[in-house]
Amino acid sequence: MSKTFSIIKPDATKRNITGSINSIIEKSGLRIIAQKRIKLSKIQAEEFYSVHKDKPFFNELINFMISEPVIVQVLSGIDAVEKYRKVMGATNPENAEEGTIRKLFALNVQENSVHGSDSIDNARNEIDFFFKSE
Ligand code: IDP
Ligand code: MG
Repeated sequence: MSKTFSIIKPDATKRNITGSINSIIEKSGLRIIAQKRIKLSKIQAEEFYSVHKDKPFFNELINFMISEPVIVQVLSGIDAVEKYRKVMGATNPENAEEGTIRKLFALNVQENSVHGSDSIDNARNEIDFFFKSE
């Protein structure tokens, strides 16, 4: 068993589809072992996405991520990081496979409904960033 970190993004909380997304996560076999609804501060969002700070979409991404509350989650399962990336689907929903969260729910490449860690190291760091104090 391993863990990964997930965010249900503002486009999804705004549309009231967090339950539908959690249902897909659970049907995949991943277990939601922690979650909370929070509003990201600008500083938190900038730090969380600092790897993208030089990308042309960075400012828009930060404004999107702080526009509405998000649900931050810890998921557990076998090969959780890799598994959740598959369940999420490609970053751009136009390229996402049928049945993935992004294919089903994403509005566009930015408003793509979910975040999932892309490595075991990043999963640990991202979980610590949002849940360490608990
Ligand atoms: P990922 O979420 O699939 O790991 P990343 O490349 O790490 O994708 O990008 C982080 C987030 O930045 C994406 O999920 C999406 O919200 C946003 N993003 C990525 N590429 C673009 C783009 O080309 N235009 C606008 N937003 C983008
Ligand atoms: Mg990423």
